[in-house]
Amino acid sequence: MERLAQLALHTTSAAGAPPAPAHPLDPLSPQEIKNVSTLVKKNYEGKIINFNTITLREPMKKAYYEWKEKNGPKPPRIAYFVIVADGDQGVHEGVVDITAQHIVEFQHTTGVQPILTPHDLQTTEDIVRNDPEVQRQCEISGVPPNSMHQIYCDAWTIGYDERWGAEKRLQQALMYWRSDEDDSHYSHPLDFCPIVDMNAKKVIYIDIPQRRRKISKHKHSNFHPKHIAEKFGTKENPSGFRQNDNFPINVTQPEGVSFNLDGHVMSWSNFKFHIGFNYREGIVLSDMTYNDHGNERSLFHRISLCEMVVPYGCPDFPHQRKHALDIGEYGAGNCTNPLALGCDCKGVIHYMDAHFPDKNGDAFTVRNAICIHEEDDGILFKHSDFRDDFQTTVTTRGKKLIISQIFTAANYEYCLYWIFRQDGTIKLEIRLTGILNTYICADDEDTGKWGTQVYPNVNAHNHQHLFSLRLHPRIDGDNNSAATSDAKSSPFPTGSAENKYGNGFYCEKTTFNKVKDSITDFESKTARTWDIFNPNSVHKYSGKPATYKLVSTYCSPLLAQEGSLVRKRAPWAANTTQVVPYSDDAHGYGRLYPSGDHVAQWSGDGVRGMTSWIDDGEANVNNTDIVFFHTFGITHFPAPEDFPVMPTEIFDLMLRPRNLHTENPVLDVKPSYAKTTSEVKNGEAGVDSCSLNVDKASRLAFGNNDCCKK
Ligand code: ABN
Ligand code: CU
Repeated sequence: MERLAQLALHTTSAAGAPPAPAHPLDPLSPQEIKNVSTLVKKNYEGKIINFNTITLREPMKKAYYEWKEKNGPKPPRIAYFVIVADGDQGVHEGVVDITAQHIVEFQHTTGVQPILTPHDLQTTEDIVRNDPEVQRQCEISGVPPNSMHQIYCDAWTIGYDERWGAEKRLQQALMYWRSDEDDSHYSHPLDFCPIVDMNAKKVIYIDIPQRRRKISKHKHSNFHPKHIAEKFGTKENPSGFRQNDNFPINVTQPEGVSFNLDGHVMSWSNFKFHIGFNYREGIVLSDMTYNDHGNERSLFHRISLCEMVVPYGCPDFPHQRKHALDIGEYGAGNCTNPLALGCDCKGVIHYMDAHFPDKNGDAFTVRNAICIHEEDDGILFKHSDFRDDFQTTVTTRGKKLIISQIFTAANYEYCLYWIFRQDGTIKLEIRLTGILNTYICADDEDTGKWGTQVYPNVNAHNHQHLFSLRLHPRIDGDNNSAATSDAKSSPFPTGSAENKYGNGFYCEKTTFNKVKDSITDFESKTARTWDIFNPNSVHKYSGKPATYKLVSTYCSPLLAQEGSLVRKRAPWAANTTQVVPYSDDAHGYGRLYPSGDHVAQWSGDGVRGMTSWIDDGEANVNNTDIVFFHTFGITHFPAPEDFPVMPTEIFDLMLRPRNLHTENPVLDVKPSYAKTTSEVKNGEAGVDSCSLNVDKASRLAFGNNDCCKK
């Protein structure tokens, strides 16, 4: 499809266009979604169409900053849509100019399959339950007669299976049995795997293992309160919940929040950025700036999680197909949860809703999809003078701003927290919870080294959770560079003239000139970090360029071998970083998705996404407009503690400013407590916002508070 640069010239809306949101990066409103589907329906009159995706096509970077910074025209509202038409292979996709009220381009793309929607997942369960051969296999597995309503499946895209390729729209149904409606079915996996053609709405094949295994007769293991009571309840304590840590911890913010929202534009501390959300990446943070004492400095054009993959490590057929690319195949937006006040996050919360099309093109809303709140962040900085027993002191507490969402990828929950600190640090914390993907294991079966029996007859296979973080930097301008930064000992031996005492060490910075230089891996021996910097913006003291340093240590390497299906489908996951030139060109769409635009049922052959962007590796990435991709995540060897639901496993990364600010950027944050040496001597008050007459919420755990009254 051709990019239409001239669209940036439109400013006024045609009759019938819904009101455009204030900001060009705002997600489509419900009215806009409905408006697009109406236009699309007219275009496809005579066909039975099912809406799969209607989303904002963000304005190109150039057009955006022409508007934002150069008084240029406001970019028109453009939507991208994907539909599946009954009887047609592949997808129909296109672009609608909402402002001008017409379809700009559309095409029938074959050989690809669309992202799965939550509706698709539910349909599959019905198809599987009603299939006579599945019913027969359930019987062979020992499922009681007439209990197909107790059969559940987690519908996964097939990944890719050579037997069918990408022509049919396929799902693999991972099968389970619930002995009653409130069971956790992951305790009762079945051993076979139906393949469902979603367009034909039928089971077309069933993968049946040679060794058959009867369903587990063990009672399911569950985690809902009623099951906790069954498991641990006693006469004295029928609930079964532990009694000794039940007192609430509440957060009080008596004067409300310190952030300010103008529509989707967040201002907090010195940060300013736009909060977007789409079906695929979920939260997208754009046009991020930091107010450096009146100077609004640009930091990043766009930050998002653009892809992920969960490769499983059991080599037996058909488990090689288990490698969900959850963002490209299902969508962190599509699978996002509505969040509950005081529960998913505590304190004073602002929520944003998310809007999607249903299969008929009507808009539906996930309420409270994005949570925005602040938390106390402990000590921001402190120093005390030992000379007067630490009475001369400054103690400044910090706050953090957290933008979060939680999405459910069938069995797993991914809790995503984008965290901002007042000193300019940006953190991404991921909490992984939910339920292990499980497979049946017979009484006499050894899981071998590929999995762990986490419960009787329940095998949880080894797997990884790997994400691709997409950073489009704009540090002090469009031309940026990137480098590895390695802690190195002096190369000269002890006793040499250059390193007489042997203690010398330094930071070795290796700037990427070409794309091929940027394909790097984590190196724990050198405490490797990565610098993203503007070589043209040099610090007046250090002489070093204005930098954001990526500090990321959860960098498990992809364990699947070269040539494996998952490595081909997630080429980006094989390394920790890739840097490519930004491109707004035709088909580029800003180089957003490193496993390609349509991920489901891609074989990994041919050049798409990251493979095409890397190309021959010769393109320049030094002092130009670059996009930085970072693979991070964990390797998960399941254990019984992860079952029946996982206590959150936390991993994170951070981006910190280096050589960007003249000095400590939070000196202007008011301390909680401060006294100079002369104030101590003269018995003067200094600054005090934490003593008990000010902070009524803090108090001693035991005894009275008299000792602390000042
Ligand atoms: N993890 C695979 C998956 C994700 C979302 C929905 C279904 C299946
Ligand atoms: Cu896991």
